[in-house]
Amino acid sequence: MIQNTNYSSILKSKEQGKKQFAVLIDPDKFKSTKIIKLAESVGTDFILVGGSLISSGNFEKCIKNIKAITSIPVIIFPGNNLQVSKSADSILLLSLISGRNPDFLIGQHVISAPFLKSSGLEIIPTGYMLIESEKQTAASYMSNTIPIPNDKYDIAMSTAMAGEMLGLKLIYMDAGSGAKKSVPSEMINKVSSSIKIPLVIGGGINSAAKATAACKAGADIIVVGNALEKDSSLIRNISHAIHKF
Ligand code: 1GP
Repeated sequence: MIQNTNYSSILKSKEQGKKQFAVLIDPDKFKSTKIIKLAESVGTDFILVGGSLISSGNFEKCIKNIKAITSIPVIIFPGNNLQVSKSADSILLLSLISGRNPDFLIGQHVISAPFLKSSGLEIIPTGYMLIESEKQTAASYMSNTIPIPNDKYDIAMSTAMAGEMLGLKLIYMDAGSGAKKSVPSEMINKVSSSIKIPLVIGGGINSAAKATAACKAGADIIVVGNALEKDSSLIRNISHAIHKF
């Protein structure tokens, strides 16, 4: 039986050449449900929840509040093994394949596995790749890993290919939240041509033009967080640009 999962919807969209839009919510900065209502009104495909470091202890409450007011699927984008909740729909089980820190390649997963197994969450195994932006990002600092240099396309391609061959179901290339320089189009293009699994792009996408460029280069899902925290009105144009692509 083919189950109707968030991953199957991602695959179906990719097959149909449709791009998807995900809004990233940082629980530490989640003060009002306005952004969720806006996200719903513009046809957002997914809400991601997570952060490199959550200091407010607001994770579970944030997911419950979001689930209470929207039917948009909520997917955990965990910064560490404390960011798990049965209230979400799915989790990106991130293996940080751009780095060489065993804790983020497998260690955190071992700790979370028994909980995840019994949680009922849809598990989406994801190859997570940090790409260099202009300054060090929280994700790179907190994971104690060096991002892939943003002009080393061959390293990015080989890393994504290895992730796919290891059986991961998604590749997520991230320049880091609020990155000044988002993942270069040429790198997106080269990586997307090297793999068959869907490609997620995030980090520093703060305009419809940047979202369009990433789609054009081969991204299947665009994630936007920081820019919407600063100006939530951007959401309409960004969503429109992605969906009309
Ligand atoms: C960060 O990819 C996400 O991990 C989203 O980045 O917050 O810069 O949109 P922004």
